[in-house]
Amino acid sequence: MLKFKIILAGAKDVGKSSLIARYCDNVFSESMHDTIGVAFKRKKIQINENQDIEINIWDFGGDLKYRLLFPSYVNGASAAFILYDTTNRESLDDIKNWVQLIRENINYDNTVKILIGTKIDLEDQRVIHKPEAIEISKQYGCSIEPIETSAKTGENVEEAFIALTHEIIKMRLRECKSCSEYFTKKLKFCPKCGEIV
Ligand SMILES: Nc1nc2c(ncn2[C@@H]2O[C@H](COP(=O)(O)OP(=O)(O)O)[C@@H](O)[C@H]2O)c(=O)[nH]1
Ligand SMILES: [Mg+2]
Repeated sequence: MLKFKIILAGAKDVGKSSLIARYCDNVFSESMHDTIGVAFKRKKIQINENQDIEINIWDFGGDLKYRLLFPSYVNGASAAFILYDTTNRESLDDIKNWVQLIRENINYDNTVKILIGTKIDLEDQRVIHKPEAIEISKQYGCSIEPIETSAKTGENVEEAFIALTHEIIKMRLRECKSCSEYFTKKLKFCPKCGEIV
Protein backbone atom coordinates (compact mmCIF):
# COMPACT_ATOMS: atom_id res chain seq x y z
CA MET A 1 0.00 0.00 0.00
CA LEU A 2 1.18 3.53 -0.71
CA LYS A 3 2.07 5.36 2.50
CA PHE A 4 2.59 9.04 3.15
CA LYS A 5 3.78 10.89 6.18
CA ILE A 6 1.91 14.01 7.20
CA ILE A 7 3.11 16.40 9.87
CA LEU A 8 1.29 19.09 11.81
CA ALA A 9 3.16 22.27 12.65
CA GLY A 10 2.08 25.21 14.75
CA ALA A 11 2.28 26.81 18.17
CA LYS A 12 1.43 24.95 21.35
CA ASP A 13 -2.33 24.90 22.00
CA VAL A 14 -3.17 25.82 18.42
CA GLY A 15 -5.21 22.61 18.22
CA LYS A 16 -2.94 20.06 16.50
CA SER A 17 -3.77 17.10 18.74
CA SER A 18 -7.46 18.01 18.73
CA LEU A 19 -7.60 18.08 14.94
CA ILE A 20 -6.04 14.63 14.78
CA ALA A 21 -8.30 13.26 17.52
CA ARG A 22 -11.38 14.53 15.69
CA TYR A 23 -10.26 13.11 12.39
CA CYS A 24 -8.96 9.73 13.57
CA ASP A 25 -11.23 8.94 16.52
CA ASN A 26 -14.09 11.41 16.08
CA VAL A 27 -13.66 12.77 19.61
CA PHE A 28 -13.01 16.16 21.17
CA SER A 29 -11.86 17.14 24.65
CA GLU A 30 -11.82 20.62 26.21
CA SER A 31 -8.86 19.44 28.29
CA MET A 32 -6.63 17.75 25.75
CA HIS A 33 -3.42 16.45 27.33
CA ASP A 34 -0.21 18.14 26.28
CA THR A 35 1.58 16.14 23.64
CA ILE A 36 4.85 14.79 24.98
CA GLY A 37 7.52 14.77 22.29
CA VAL A 38 6.01 13.16 19.22
CA ALA A 39 2.85 11.08 18.80
CA PHE A 40 1.50 9.38 15.73
CA LYS A 41 -1.64 7.93 14.16
CA ARG A 42 -2.47 6.00 11.02
CA LYS A 43 -5.45 6.27 8.76
CA LYS A 44 -6.47 4.61 5.52
CA ILE A 45 -8.05 6.69 2.80
CA GLN A 46 -9.75 5.16 -0.20
CA ILE A 47 -8.58 6.88 -3.38
CA ASN A 48 -10.39 4.81 -5.96
CA GLU A 49 -12.65 1.76 -6.16
CA ASN A 50 -10.02 -0.74 -5.12
CA GLN A 51 -7.12 1.26 -3.81
CA ASP A 52 -6.35 2.74 -0.41
CA ILE A 53 -3.44 4.83 0.71
CA GLU A 54 -2.23 5.03 4.27
CA ILE A 55 -1.45 8.34 5.85
CA ASN A 56 0.75 8.45 8.92
CA ILE A 57 -0.08 11.56 10.87
CA TRP A 58 2.66 12.86 13.15
CA ASP A 59 1.82 15.16 16.01
CA PHE A 60 4.53 17.36 17.48
CA GLY A 61 4.57 18.58 21.07
CA GLY A 62 4.79 22.18 19.82
CA ASP A 63 6.93 23.35 22.64
CA LEU A 64 10.36 24.93 22.31
CA LYS A 65 11.90 22.33 24.54
CA TYR A 66 11.04 19.66 21.96
CA ARG A 67 12.44 21.49 18.95
CA LEU A 68 15.54 19.32 19.02
CA LEU A 69 13.27 16.50 17.88
CA PHE A 70 12.06 18.48 14.91
CA PRO A 71 14.52 17.26 12.23
CA SER A 72 13.62 13.62 12.76
CA TYR A 73 9.97 14.60 13.08
CA VAL A 74 9.78 16.19 9.63
CA ASN A 75 12.13 13.75 7.91
CA GLY A 76 10.32 11.98 5.07
CA ALA A 77 7.14 14.02 5.30
CA SER A 78 5.15 14.43 2.09
CA ALA A 79 2.83 17.05 3.45
CA ALA A 80 2.38 19.51 6.27
CA PHE A 81 -0.59 21.14 7.85
CA ILE A 82 0.53 24.46 9.23
CA LEU A 83 -1.91 25.56 11.92
CA TYR A 84 -2.91 28.92 13.36
CA ASP A 85 -5.66 29.60 15.87
CA THR A 86 -8.29 31.98 14.43
CA THR A 87 -8.70 33.44 17.95
CA ASN A 88 -5.01 34.08 18.56
CA ARG A 89 -2.84 36.46 16.55
CA GLU A 90 0.45 35.23 18.02
CA SER A 91 -0.21 31.79 16.59
CA LEU A 92 -0.34 33.30 13.10
CA ASP A 93 2.89 35.22 13.66
CA ASP A 94 4.49 31.99 14.87
CA ILE A 95 3.92 30.31 11.51
CA LYS A 96 7.09 31.88 10.10
CA ASN A 97 9.17 30.00 12.68
CA TRP A 98 7.54 26.69 11.78
CA VAL A 99 7.99 27.32 8.07
CA GLN A 100 11.63 28.13 8.74
CA LEU A 101 12.09 24.87 10.67
CA ILE A 102 10.48 22.89 7.86
CA ARG A 103 12.64 24.62 5.22
CA GLU A 104 15.81 23.80 7.16
CA ASN A 105 14.98 20.13 7.31
CA ILE A 106 13.20 18.95 4.16
CA ASN A 107 12.75 19.89 0.52
CA TYR A 108 10.18 22.61 1.07
CA ASP A 109 9.00 22.96 -2.53
CA ASN A 110 8.51 19.23 -2.81
CA THR A 111 6.19 19.16 0.22
CA VAL A 112 2.46 19.79 0.13
CA LYS A 113 1.58 22.60 2.53
CA ILE A 114 -1.84 23.73 3.66
CA LEU A 115 -2.60 26.43 6.20
CA ILE A 116 -5.28 25.40 8.68
CA GLY A 117 -7.23 27.88 10.79
CA THR A 118 -8.55 26.27 13.98
CA LYS A 119 -11.35 26.88 16.54
CA ILE A 120 -13.88 28.57 14.25
CA ASP A 121 -16.66 27.54 16.66
CA LEU A 122 -15.34 30.42 18.82
CA GLU A 123 -16.67 32.93 16.29
CA ASP A 124 -17.10 35.72 18.87
CA GLN A 125 -13.39 35.47 19.72
CA ARG A 126 -12.15 35.43 16.15
CA VAL A 127 -9.27 37.82 15.37
CA ILE A 128 -7.88 36.28 12.16
CA HIS A 129 -10.07 36.54 9.09
CA LYS A 130 -9.64 34.52 5.95
CA PRO A 131 -8.26 37.20 3.58
CA GLU A 132 -5.27 37.70 5.85
CA ALA A 133 -4.67 33.95 6.05
CA ILE A 134 -4.92 33.71 2.25
CA GLU A 135 -2.15 36.31 1.88
CA ILE A 136 0.10 34.39 4.25
CA SER A 137 -0.59 31.07 2.61
CA LYS A 138 0.47 32.54 -0.76
CA GLN A 139 3.60 33.96 0.80
CA TYR A 140 4.59 30.50 2.03
CA GLY A 141 3.79 28.71 -1.21
CA CYS A 142 0.88 26.69 0.11
CA SER A 143 -0.80 24.34 -2.32
CA ILE A 144 -4.36 25.58 -1.84
CA GLU A 145 -6.25 28.25 0.10
CA PRO A 146 -6.37 27.99 3.90
CA ILE A 147 -9.04 25.75 5.37
CA GLU A 148 -10.84 26.95 8.48
CA THR A 149 -11.81 24.19 10.89
CA SER A 150 -13.30 23.34 14.25
CA ALA A 151 -12.16 20.20 16.02
CA LYS A 152 -14.97 20.82 18.48
CA THR A 153 -17.84 20.67 15.98
CA GLY A 154 -15.91 18.72 13.36
CA GLU A 155 -16.51 21.40 10.73
CA ASN A 156 -14.13 20.98 7.76
CA VAL A 157 -11.87 18.52 9.59
CA GLU A 158 -12.36 15.56 7.29
CA GLU A 159 -12.43 17.93 4.31
CA ALA A 160 -8.99 19.23 5.29
CA PHE A 161 -7.45 15.76 5.36
CA ILE A 162 -9.13 14.82 2.09
CA ALA A 163 -7.85 18.01 0.46
CA LEU A 164 -4.35 17.30 1.73
CA THR A 165 -4.48 13.75 0.41
CA HIS A 166 -5.67 15.05 -2.93
CA GLU A 167 -2.71 17.43 -3.13
CA ILE A 168 -0.28 14.63 -2.23
CA ILE A 169 -1.74 12.50 -5.01
CA LYS A 170 -1.33 15.38 -7.48
CA MET A 171 2.26 15.96 -6.45
CA ARG A 172 3.49 12.40 -5.97
CA LEU A 173 1.33 9.95 -7.90
CA ARG A 174 0.29 9.08 -11.42
CA GLU A 175 -2.91 7.33 -12.42
CA CYS A 176 -2.48 4.45 -14.85
CA LYS A 177 -4.28 5.25 -18.12
CA SER A 178 -5.03 1.60 -18.60
CA CYS A 179 -6.12 0.20 -15.19
CA SER A 180 -6.58 3.39 -13.09
CA GLU A 181 -4.11 2.24 -10.42
CA TYR A 182 -2.25 5.09 -8.70
CA PHE A 183 1.50 4.71 -8.43
CA THR A 184 4.54 6.82 -7.64
CA LYS A 185 5.75 9.22 -10.33
CA LYS A 186 9.22 7.73 -9.89
CA LEU A 187 8.06 4.60 -11.74
CA LYS A 188 7.95 4.60 -15.54
CA PHE A 189 5.41 1.78 -15.74
CA CYS A 190 2.32 0.72 -13.84
CA PRO A 191 3.27 -1.86 -11.18
CA LYS A 192 -0.14 -3.48 -11.49
CA CYS A 193 -0.68 -3.91 -15.24
CA GLY A 194 2.70 -2.99 -16.71
CA GLU A 195 1.39 -0.12 -18.88
CA ILE A 196 4.33 2.10 -19.81
CA VAL A 197 4.00 5.77 -18.93
N1 LIG B 1 -13.39 25.65 21.13
C1 LIG B 1 -12.41 24.94 20.58
N2 LIG B 1 -11.34 24.56 21.31
C2 LIG B 1 -10.38 23.82 20.72
C3 LIG B 1 -10.46 23.44 19.35
N3 LIG B 1 -9.34 22.73 19.05
C4 LIG B 1 -8.63 22.65 20.17
N4 LIG B 1 -9.24 23.30 21.20
C5 LIG B 1 -8.77 23.44 22.60
O1 LIG B 1 -7.51 24.10 22.59
C6 LIG B 1 -6.64 23.52 23.57
C7 LIG B 1 -5.35 23.07 22.92
O2 LIG B 1 -5.63 22.03 21.99
P1 LIG B 1 -4.55 20.93 21.60
O3 LIG B 1 -5.17 20.08 20.56
O4 LIG B 1 -3.99 20.27 22.80
O5 LIG B 1 -3.41 21.85 20.95
P2 LIG B 1 -1.92 21.44 20.51
O6 LIG B 1 -1.00 21.91 21.60
O7 LIG B 1 -1.66 22.19 19.24
O8 LIG B 1 -1.89 19.95 20.31
C8 LIG B 1 -7.44 22.39 24.24
O9 LIG B 1 -7.99 22.88 25.43
C9 LIG B 1 -8.53 22.08 23.23
O10 LIG B 1 -9.70 21.58 23.85
C10 LIG B 1 -11.60 23.86 18.60
O11 LIG B 1 -11.77 23.58 17.41
N5 LIG B 1 -12.55 24.60 19.27
MG1 LIG C 1 -0.67 18.53 21.21
